[in-house]
Amino acid sequence: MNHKELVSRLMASVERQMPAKRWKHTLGVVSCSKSLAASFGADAEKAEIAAILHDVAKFWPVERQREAILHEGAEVALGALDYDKDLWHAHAGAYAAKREYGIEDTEILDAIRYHTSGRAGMTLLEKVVCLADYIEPGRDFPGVEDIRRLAEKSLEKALLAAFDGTIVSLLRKRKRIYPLTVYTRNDLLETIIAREAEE
Ligand code: DGI
Ligand code: FE
Ligand code: FE
Repeated sequence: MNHKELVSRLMASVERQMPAKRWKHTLGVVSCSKSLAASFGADAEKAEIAAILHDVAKFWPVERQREAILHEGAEVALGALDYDKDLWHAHAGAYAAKREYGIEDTEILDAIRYHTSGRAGMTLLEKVVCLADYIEPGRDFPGVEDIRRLAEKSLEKALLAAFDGTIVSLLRKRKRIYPLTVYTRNDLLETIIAREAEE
């Protein structure tokens, strides 16, 4: 199957698994991922596949999400089951990509798996999809314009602003923070500081 055929097959299947609004968000993440991939030199075809699938499990019943995670081995999901259910769809989505759509490319699977929390040492593709999820055209949260502006120059600076915002909003809502989210934020900050020291 060539890339175009895979894209239309995945799109048809993913659209059926979510409400119209979430599908519109997904299409926004697809176009934004392709354009970030072009700007920053990531693989545009891999970015497109990961973006189409990134929220595929978002509207699965939570029990189905949990089963997918357990099936992979809970350690693969890095303790996500002990945290907020909002985090599960990223791990369940990577499971679906592999088991239900036969995607074997680890880079694509990881871009899906880490699209919500990120992780320390994110790959270029992971950064592209994660950032696109924050700034796709349909997103409208306080600070999104600043992140869009930063994204014109630096994936890391844009993502740091995005994760800072997520962490602040979780603190305000008195929610627990998934440790990977904190590792991601610290790692982005270190990368930026190290780069500034070189300049
Ligand atoms: O699936 P989307 O809505 O497109 O975006 P997403 O995959 O980034 O998910 C965002 C949700 O995940 C949002 O409700 C906040 C939540 N979230 C992200 N990081 C953490 C988190 N929730 C907790 N409890 N802890 C986190 O570290
Ligand atoms: Fe998501
Ligand atoms: Fe999303």
